[in-house]
Amino acid sequence: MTDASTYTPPKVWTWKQGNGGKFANINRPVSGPTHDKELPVGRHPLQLYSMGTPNGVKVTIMLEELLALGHKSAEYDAWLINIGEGDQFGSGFVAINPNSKIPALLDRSGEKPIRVFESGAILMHLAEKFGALLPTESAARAECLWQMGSAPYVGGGFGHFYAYAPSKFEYAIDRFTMETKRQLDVLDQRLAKSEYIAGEAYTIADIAIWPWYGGLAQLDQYGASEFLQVQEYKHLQRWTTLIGNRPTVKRGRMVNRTRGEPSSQLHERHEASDFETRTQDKLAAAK
Ligand SMILES: N[C@@H](CCC(=O)N[C@@H](CS)C(=O)NCC(=O)O)C(=O)O
Repeated sequence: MTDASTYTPPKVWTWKQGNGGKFANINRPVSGPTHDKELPVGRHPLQLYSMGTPNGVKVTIMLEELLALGHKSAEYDAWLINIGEGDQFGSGFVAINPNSKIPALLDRSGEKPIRVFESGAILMHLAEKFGALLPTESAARAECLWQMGSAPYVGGGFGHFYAYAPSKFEYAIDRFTMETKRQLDVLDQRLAKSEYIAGEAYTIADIAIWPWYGGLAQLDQYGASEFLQVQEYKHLQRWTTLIGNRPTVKRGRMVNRTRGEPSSQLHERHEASDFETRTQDKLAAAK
């Protein structure tokens, strides 16, 4: 790879496989499946194909919230798509999400299955389907939706260049740190005035933002808490604790999780009781 200070883009970009970045061996500039693999289907109306990354966790938190609100038809089967092993390029997954990214949902509750991909679209689909966690009045709704495209900037931008890129590029890190710090400040100022992101009610805005900014604030996401001085954002810290303490959030974080304590990892979820009986520590002990 050419040094950042001497690189001149060629007239036409060409793909160099294995550029040294963390995801270099799986990412490609073309779409479509790389191999045939059907997706498993469970017995619930909602089939989730995902992994416990911040984008994936948004959806499992939402589903656990809906179940806790009493929406029994929000029962779901969560299947693990291991993006490090290229599962997102299997034919069955690509048929549900042609963009080959988790999370993807197949809603089989109607006459015809509906595929829903992009975490924000899935949150909207579920909120509208169950009439929950998304205000219907237009001003309140607008307050709730502004963040959909902003929060993941942390992962694809800041996190990528700070933690995953093969070299530390000052320009890229500066640019994305500036954006991330500004968003941290936007959230901090907002949360100085209201309990939750969109006002006094808990909504999908909290669910979409917490896995990214809560992760930076308290879970040392990308090992960047000191670099970003996250403790300075006092109101964001208050909100991060508030959301993180919800039992639904604790459960949602465990689903499709492949890192951390074995007792915190529920690779597949098919029943509420799986949280007690099918975490990785329990499965290992039963062998
Ligand atoms: N905008 C998408 C982003 C999804 C996304 O970037 N997913 C990542 C994991 S968090 C992924 O599947 N990466 C696999 C890959 O890039 O091949 C969303 O919100 O769902």
